[in-house]
Amino acid sequence: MDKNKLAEQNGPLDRLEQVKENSNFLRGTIAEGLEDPITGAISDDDNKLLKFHGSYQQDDRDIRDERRRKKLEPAYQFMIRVRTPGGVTTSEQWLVMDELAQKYANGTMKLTTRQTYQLHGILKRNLKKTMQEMNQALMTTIAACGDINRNVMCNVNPAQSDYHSEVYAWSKKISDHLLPKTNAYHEIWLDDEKIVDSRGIKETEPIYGPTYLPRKFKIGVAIPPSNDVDIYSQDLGFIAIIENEKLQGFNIAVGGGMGMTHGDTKTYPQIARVIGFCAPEKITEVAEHVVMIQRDYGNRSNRKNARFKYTIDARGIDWFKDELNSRLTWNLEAPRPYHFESNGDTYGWVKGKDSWHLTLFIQNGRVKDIEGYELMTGLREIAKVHTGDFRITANQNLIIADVTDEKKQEITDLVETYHLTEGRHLSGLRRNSIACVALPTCGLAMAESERYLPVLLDKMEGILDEAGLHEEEIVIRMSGCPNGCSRPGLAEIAFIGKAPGKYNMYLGGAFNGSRLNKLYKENIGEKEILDSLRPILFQYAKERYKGEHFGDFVIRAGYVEKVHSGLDFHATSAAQK
Ligand code: SRM
Ligand code: SF4
Repeated sequence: MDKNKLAEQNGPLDRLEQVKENSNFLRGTIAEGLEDPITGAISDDDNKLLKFHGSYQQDDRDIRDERRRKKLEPAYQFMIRVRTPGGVTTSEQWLVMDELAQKYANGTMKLTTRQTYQLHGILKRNLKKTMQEMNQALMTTIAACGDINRNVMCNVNPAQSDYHSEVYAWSKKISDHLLPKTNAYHEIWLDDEKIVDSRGIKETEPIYGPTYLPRKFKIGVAIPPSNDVDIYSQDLGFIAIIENEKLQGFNIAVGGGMGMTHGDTKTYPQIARVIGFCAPEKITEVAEHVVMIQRDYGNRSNRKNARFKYTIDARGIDWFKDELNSRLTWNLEAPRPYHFESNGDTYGWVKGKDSWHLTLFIQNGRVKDIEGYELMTGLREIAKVHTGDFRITANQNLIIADVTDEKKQEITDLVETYHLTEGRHLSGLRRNSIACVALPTCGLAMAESERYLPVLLDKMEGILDEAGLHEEEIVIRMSGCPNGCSRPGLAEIAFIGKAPGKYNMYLGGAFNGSRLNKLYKENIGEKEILDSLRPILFQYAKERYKGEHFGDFVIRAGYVEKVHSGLDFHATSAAQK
């Protein structure tokens, strides 16, 4: 079918498609908007394009009402997200990010669920300077957001597999291969010479075309038995297959995603399905063709149904396999066996091949100093002496990687001095917790998340202690709205914000991230959350089988039904207690 016809098959195009088309490969009038001193904001259309450059316009929601009352414009500010494939950054880059956080942002850093840094609270007049200083430290923000392939995730712990560096190199290749080709980023932020002359465009985007993708696109690469990147939540996942002590290739999983809209059953979280296997050297070719199928068939009329999962579910997985095989001109092989154990992080020191790696618990990825807990200062002092990497995990934690024997004691001493935590004394629940940013910066938040989950955990830990479950590893996630940035659909216990102080509670995800959970209670506050979890946790403590995880138990005990596919996610559960 003709590409334009395909694009319009679901009805008139969404307005954003026009904005992208007219943007001259993501330039729009961003450069002019940054210069306008009258307002701290940029135009709506430029704001949409700005995402492709790794930044979002936001406003401080804590003071929104007060400013409205004073007839002031909202406290506009910008978030910047870096692109760090596999979460790998250097100590020097950590120090630069720390400095930029103090100089231009709100004095904190957020380690994200896709293994990168975010800074919040940057004023328009400082946006370009911040971007430039990041780039000087060899960090880019290009395509960290927007309708394009984002930061490619990769299993983060170099000690977990001898094949880690090989697999990481493939992830980096995919990330580089799918970068946009436009020079707009370099022109706007880095003052590169313009390559578009007055007669028009000299650029092309061979993979994306002028309107890029219908929606964001996410790729992750996992090395079993660790599923820390939550492979089933990715639009496209590659699962490394190691046989005979050699990387044989990758199983390919397609069509996962977490986002949905409350009350709209046409939107749902979905788990990616494994469709085949390819040799390592085919990985970029496969990724490129998968992305191009989504470019051609994704829904460009309704952004709520535009993610790749809906493209696949609308036509069926067999259609997709045939389409991919025909574009590749060779057939994917049958998937190879693999096994995932968990999607969490393992804390503390581990010995790798030639060096040591230390995983630190960073509550919800927020790096900041508070009275009595100088996390940011402590990590800065480590970065000053550390000669290896800083690796950000998909669970918002941090690995001080490649520590030499000589440096190990020095870093251990700094960890102690600043009371940084390896998480060992924390409950198994807290060690496996993630919360998205939500208030006050996220414009879409319906309820608190990052600021509230630690408070709720304090209270839940009281119950766990009483029930003798302090050490039990249970995956718990909170998101301030159903977009699901903490990947709540895959947690054993999940909370999704509905309104201030109110959450939907979901139970029954698998401990290794391979099964979606199910709605258990709707629109409940803290008291009801604790009251309803208490008997379930006590029953779990008493009646669980040896090694049975909480998510499996709540299904066996009849609290929720097992969800096999996102298509069953909203089905009413007859067995629900
Ligand atoms: Fe997300 C939008 C934060 C990972 C699904 N996400 C947003 C925005 C940009 C809000 C907005 O559009 O105005 C949030 C900015 C908040 C802030 O103040 O910083 C935001 N998302 C985040 C981060 C920072 C959460 C965190 O606490 O770590 C994560 C950044 C990842 C990164 O480094 O790239 C983040 N977002 C995710 C994930 C998890 C993942 O990718 O592994 C998901 C679910 C997976 C998926 O995409 O299906 C996710 N974010 C969304 C969605 C829903 C998309 C959908 O399919 O409907 C939105 C809203 C949208 O796109 O319209 C969104
Ligand atoms: Fe914001 Fe919702 Fe994402 Fe949380 S889940 S960061 S509230 S968009």
